[in-house]
Amino acid sequence: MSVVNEISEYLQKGRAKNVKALVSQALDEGIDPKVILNDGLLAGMMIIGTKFRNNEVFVPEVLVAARAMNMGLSVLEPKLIEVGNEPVGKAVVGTVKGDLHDIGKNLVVMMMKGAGLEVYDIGVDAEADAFINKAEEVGADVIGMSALLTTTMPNMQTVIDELKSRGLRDKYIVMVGGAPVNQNFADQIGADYYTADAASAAEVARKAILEKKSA
Ligand code: B1M
Repeated sequence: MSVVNEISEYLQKGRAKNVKALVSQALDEGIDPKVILNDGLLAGMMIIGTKFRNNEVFVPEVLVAARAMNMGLSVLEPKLIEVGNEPVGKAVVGTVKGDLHDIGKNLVVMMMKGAGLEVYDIGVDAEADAFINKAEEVGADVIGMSALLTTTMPNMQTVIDELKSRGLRDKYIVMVGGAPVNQNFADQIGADYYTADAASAAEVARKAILEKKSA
């Protein structure tokens, strides 16, 4: 079995230490970090996601798999960021209130750092105030929100409404994403951009900041 397949297998079993070691081994073998991410870590997580949906595995198994995923990502992070560009601006990124899913958000943070943004990660279960106060404090260009639950998607709207009520809506580029989010929803709540994956989020953020600064 290839090391990349082993990463996927061990991730599904929630064996975080093995995943961490195998990701290091794969990097030492010169395997492209994106292949390790997509064909190893994310492939394993997708299988777990399908099994979760089909009631073949339950929250504890998913939780250990997610820990293994985050452990693998921590080894991969410096390599994903290495390709970096010139600094362009700042982003505040978090998972919205009520939502504890952080893997996609962590990927967005990494990819944005790799695209040359200074990123402030406000974590999970983040209130509207946490997004806005941090953005004001650091002078951010972008507010990026992630949601994985249909029940927490409306909390993205809360952040936008709060920005409007404080007269700050136009000050920020508001970006949204996460598995249940789509372009229609983004339009409906008045976000500036929706992207389907972390790499596109980073690309779009960089482009939008540069456009705003040159306008
Ligand atoms: Co949860 N969970 N979970 N879970 N979980 C889902 C989301 C679910 C779809 C599973 C299912 O099939 N039933 C389902 C949601 C159903 C729905 O709302 N329609 C679900 C549920 C129901 C729940 C609980 C309610 C279960 C329970 O307790 N009974 C509970 C809720 C807890 C809470 O948040 N309050 C729960 C708990 C958990 C765990 C804690 C066990 C764990 C999370 C651990 C962690 O994150 N540290 C977990 C996990 C891991 C999942 C699945 C299996 C995987 C999610 C993931 O990390 N995917 C998920 C099933 C699935 O998605 N197939 C599921 C990998 C990640 C890279 O993808 O986050 O989508 P994703 O990010 C993508 C894009 O969406 C995008 O970029 C990434 C790719 O590059 N993206 C952005 C994300 N954010 C972005 C922001 C952007 C742009 C792009 O701009 C700012």
